[in-house]
Amino acid sequence: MDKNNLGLPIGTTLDRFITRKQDDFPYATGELSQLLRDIALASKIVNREVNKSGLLDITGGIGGKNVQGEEQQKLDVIANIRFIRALKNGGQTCAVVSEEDEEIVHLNPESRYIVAIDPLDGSSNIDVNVSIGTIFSIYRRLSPIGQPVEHSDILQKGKEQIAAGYVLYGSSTMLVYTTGNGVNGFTLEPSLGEFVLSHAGMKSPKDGSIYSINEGSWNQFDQPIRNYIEHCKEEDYTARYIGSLVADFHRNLLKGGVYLYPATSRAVNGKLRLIYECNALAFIAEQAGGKASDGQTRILDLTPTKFHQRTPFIIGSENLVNEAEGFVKGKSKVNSEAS
Ligand code: P6P
Repeated sequence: MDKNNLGLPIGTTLDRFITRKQDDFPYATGELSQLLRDIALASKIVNREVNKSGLLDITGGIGGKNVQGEEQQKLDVIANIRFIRALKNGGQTCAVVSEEDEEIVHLNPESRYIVAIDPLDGSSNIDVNVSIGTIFSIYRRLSPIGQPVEHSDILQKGKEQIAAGYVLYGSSTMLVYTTGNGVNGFTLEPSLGEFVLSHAGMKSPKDGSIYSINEGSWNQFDQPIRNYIEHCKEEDYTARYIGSLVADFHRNLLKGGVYLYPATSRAVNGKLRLIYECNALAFIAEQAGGKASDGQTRILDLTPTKFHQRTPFIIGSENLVNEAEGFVKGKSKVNSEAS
């Protein structure tokens, strides 16, 4: 029986795992444990609705647009409601910043934790039954307890996260998270309605041969990115791009690979959001031995200035990210140019 870094066997329930991790931190008050349980609960509810989306009238757009100007899918809105309701009812969250809400959602001012969340990323894939995901980050508030949170509580660097995770609604539903001591993955056992430990101590391969980028945007890429894509082809890497960040990230985490969403002529700061997408996955990637940058700077060192700001994003196996950064920084050339 496999053991993870806590000596807990594969098959341990998420609830017991969280409790055991708390036991390892004598000063833990149980608030973070409860917060993680709140997120897991909401994930199970969203999973149920994602799995029925083809049967109920909840697929497709609602005609509204989120703060990104993207058409809101019904499940986007439902997922956002479910997570915020679970966090509100759990009482351990003072505020939420969500892709689906322009402003801070204030909850329990007596709580010390802030949640940044993309409730349902990749939602354009909902109607075509492609895997989608939830991405979340947890921070401690900086301002005193008992009052509404301030912008500075939200605009913390990613390296200040105390936990981060994602839920992948795929062929099976997985919750993968870190609290800064490694990465562990839990698979939902539908007959039990429980997440159980299935991937203990997840490690990102240092190398790989998968690259994930939307090559349809070739004409929008700058030359260094084009050079890197040509390099991947010369190295006979495999192109895999699902168009759902969580699914692409999860595959690359397991098999080794690199995902890129660079700045383009249309998205001059990239498309992905720093606070509730890139920081969370960067924390997980680094905890698993991988790497994440904007091509120049470590993602977790970036200082956010706006809740919904975007950033160029390169994430995955350490050596592949280093290789891609070499091209972005102009230090590497494709063989044809180098010769
Ligand atoms: P494009 C989904 O909208 C998303 O935010 C990520 O999940 C995905 O990787 C990316 O955008 C896809 O964007 O421009 O390639 O369609």
